[in-house]
Amino acid sequence: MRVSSTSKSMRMIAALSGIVILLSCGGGGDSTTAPSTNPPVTPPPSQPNTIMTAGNAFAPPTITIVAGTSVTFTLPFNHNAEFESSAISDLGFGVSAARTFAAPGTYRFRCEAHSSSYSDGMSGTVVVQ
Ligand SMILES: [Cu+2]
Repeated sequence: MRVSSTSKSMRMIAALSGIVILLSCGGGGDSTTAPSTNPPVTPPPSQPNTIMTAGNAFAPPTITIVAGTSVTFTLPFNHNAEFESSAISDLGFGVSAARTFAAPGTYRFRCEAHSSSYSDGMSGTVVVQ
């Protein structure tokens, strides 16, 4: 009885030290596998720039992007996107496509069926920085 009890304790200690060794090895391995001499030049965009619709509204109504990047519009049959600026070509009803915004600025757009101007009803804004 005593021998087996001691043996169990010894196994526990052995197992615990094994875990400690594994944990310390894991921590050291992470720092050595990431070379600091070769950082990424440009981080990838964290999320896709997409504007969809929710009822008779654009979702999200405003999006902020970096100049030179694009926004993908996903429009169902009953909505379109008409841009205030002639630099951006409009999207027809039911069209899903991307538009690239090369120059910084504020680009307002609206759905012709559900708004009367670029600032009311179903309207939206792309802020390009
Ligand atoms: Cu609409």
